[in-house]
Amino acid sequence: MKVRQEKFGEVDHNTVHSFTITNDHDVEITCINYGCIITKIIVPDKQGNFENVVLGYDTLEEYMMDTTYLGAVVGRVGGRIKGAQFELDGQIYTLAKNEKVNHIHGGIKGFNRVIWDAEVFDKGDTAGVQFKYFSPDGEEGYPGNIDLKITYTLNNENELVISYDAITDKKTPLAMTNHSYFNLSGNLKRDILNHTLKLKSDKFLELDQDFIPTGTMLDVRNTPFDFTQERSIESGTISKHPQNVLVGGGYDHPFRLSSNHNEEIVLKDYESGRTLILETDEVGVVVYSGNSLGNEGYVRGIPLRKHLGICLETQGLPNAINQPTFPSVMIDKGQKYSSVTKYQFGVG
Ligand code: G6D
Repeated sequence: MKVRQEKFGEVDHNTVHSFTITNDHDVEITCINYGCIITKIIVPDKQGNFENVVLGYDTLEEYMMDTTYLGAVVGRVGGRIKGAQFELDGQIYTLAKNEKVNHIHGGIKGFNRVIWDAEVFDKGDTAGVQFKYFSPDGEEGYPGNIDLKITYTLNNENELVISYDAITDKKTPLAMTNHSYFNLSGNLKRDILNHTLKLKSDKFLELDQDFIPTGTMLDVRNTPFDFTQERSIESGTISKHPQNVLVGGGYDHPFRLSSNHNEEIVLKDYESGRTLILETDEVGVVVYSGNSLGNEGYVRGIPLRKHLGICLETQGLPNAINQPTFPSVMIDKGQKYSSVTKYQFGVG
């Protein structure tokens, strides 16, 4: 394994570094300690061409201007919270209304916009970066002082393992995820419409007009949301299903996983031969097909555009804090929060 640390930029006189981890098969992950953002993942295709498979920028300024959460950790709570508020033990907590009257992805200065302490490690057959951040009581309206640790580990099985650990001094909601946009074609040669996805999930969450779960879990059978057998992303973008149309043509939906640590999420690009298998201990995954990637801006010279990348945000269900039928995202005082998602890159 190789680990390289370089200066990436400065925010308010704080230095941001990039960290490049390369395994013994030349698979490479690059990340920065601003928002724990993954800026590059280099993996081979079926011909052995090593190319980047995530949307990313080359400058800190572009990330600071970005509104799409490209590659970033999302938190304290990923997804939307209706009305930007929740009730906890009889007290109403009001969060930032950073999307209409609702709250999304941790607020105006969520975890994607803070500088994390970072420490690299190399254990021979694994190497990576451990990020740490202290989120003070009341940050973005959330209760509790939280000590957070996020670890990116690359191994020689071409797996990136992201583990999230936290402990709070007061009961509070916490549901983090990573918001990387994957594109397995390599260096964004094509969009993701011909990527196929397979999910071990028989329920997806119905969204309202603000893309907030209504609380109803819909059966995937006989719909474009049935990924129990692999299905192209395009089938959702051309679909007339009201939920595909609602989100701008495609997917922007949470799915309730029916299995964990069991190849429950499989993304493929047959043209390149690249595969990505996600395994997680999370209850759900938000599948977002980049529907609102507008025609503004460029990623490494490529015009940023609709369906250029797909997000697979393994996390607690959005708005769970206000949906008593959803698995809870609450952590108690002194309770250890931990979550792990493994991303296994391959060809096949
Ligand atoms: C859009 O609706 C989508 C979200 O799911 C996504 O996380 C965000 O863009 C970046 O708002």
